[in-house]
Amino acid sequence: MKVVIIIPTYNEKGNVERLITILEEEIFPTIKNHDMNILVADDNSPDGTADEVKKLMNKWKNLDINVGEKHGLGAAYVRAMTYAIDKMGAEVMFEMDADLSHDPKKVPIFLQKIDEGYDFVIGTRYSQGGSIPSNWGINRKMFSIFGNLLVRFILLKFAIHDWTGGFRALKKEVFLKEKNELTAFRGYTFQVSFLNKVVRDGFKVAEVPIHFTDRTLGRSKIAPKEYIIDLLKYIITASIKEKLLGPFGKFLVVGGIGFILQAVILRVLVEVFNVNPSVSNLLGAVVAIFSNYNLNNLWTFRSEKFVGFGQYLWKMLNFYATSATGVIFIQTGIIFLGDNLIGRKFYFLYFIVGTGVLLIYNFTMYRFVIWRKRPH
Ligand SMILES: Nc1nc2c(ncn2[C@@H]2O[C@H](COP(=O)(O)OP(=O)(O)OP(=O)(O)O)[C@@H](O)[C@H]2O)c(=O)[nH]1
Ligand SMILES: [Mg+2]
Repeated sequence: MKVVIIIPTYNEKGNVERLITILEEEIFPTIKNHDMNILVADDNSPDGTADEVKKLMNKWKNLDINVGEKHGLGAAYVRAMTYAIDKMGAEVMFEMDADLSHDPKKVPIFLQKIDEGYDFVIGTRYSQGGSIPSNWGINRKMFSIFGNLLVRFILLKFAIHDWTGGFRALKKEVFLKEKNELTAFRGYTFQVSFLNKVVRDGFKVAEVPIHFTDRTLGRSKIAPKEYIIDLLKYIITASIKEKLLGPFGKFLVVGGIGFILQAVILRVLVEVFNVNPSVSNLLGAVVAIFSNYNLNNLWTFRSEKFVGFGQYLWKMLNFYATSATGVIFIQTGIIFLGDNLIGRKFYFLYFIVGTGVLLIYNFTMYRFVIWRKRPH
């Protein structure tokens, strides 16, 4: 396959020459089954990085450069990847820093993963023996470690360990699919948003452990404050959008309908017929669960919808059992405790608190047990 290693540069004279030489002389000769090329994506570096690369282009015919305005890492990569595909015929592309932080010896391992059928391969510093420089200051270490943990916890995606790293290999199809959504992101936010879209669209992702080496030449381009704000903004909005538009949002709407049904039945039974609130709550729940089951099956989890009538009935039984467990032990339990420990006066408040806890339990059970994803 035609492979293009893209190296973004901003004032990386010296570094980029060393990296190109190592790739050309030590790494490419060991790779027999792919056509290896390099593209430098320079943003008019004032230090003359582009001139240095142009000199090297006389020596190496598989080396090219794409120069443009400085609009951040995302814009540079999108511009260069577009060029690599359109002008160089790239089928596989690499993202690789110019400052020798990424070990060129790992290139063949990334390619092996692509050959195995993965669409997107990322170098990981945070699992399977990958590492960050031990001489990094405590701030830099914390920034990187917590940044990655924050991404995993806010996006609720735990399978991938290193979201911010910039050593990656990808098939051109992945880039073409995500291209239009990427240009605006700078620095680490570009890496995180790209990967998040790749995961969302179901591409096959592999991780390769890497050791990240500190740069010895040139200056860092990271602007910690700016990047943290950018990154937080992205992960929080992406997470809210994904969660609210996805199954969880639908589950909330369905649950809201069930809640109204149950609340109305509860109030009517308690206020009009003077029935005990715990019993009223149970009766309301029977009706609410029936409505929830059908709406969830037809809408929330429609990709896992039950087709046969037998399966529909069996899963409904499961659903009632699961929901009843929640209603009895969690929701009614909380009402019961409130009623006996604090007093009947606030029964409706206990109902609301009980319902909140019940929601979390229910979604977990529905998603991971009843409408568990099946291979299609
Ligand atoms: N073309 C282009 N390249 C950039 C831009 N920002 C960063 N880069 C390049 O992206 C790579 C990673 O940037 P670095 O500054 O090394 O960031 P880092 O690796 O997190 O930090 P240090 O290694 O500590 O400096 C380097 O090759 C940079 O030259 C940009 O706006 N445009
Ligand atoms: Mg670097």
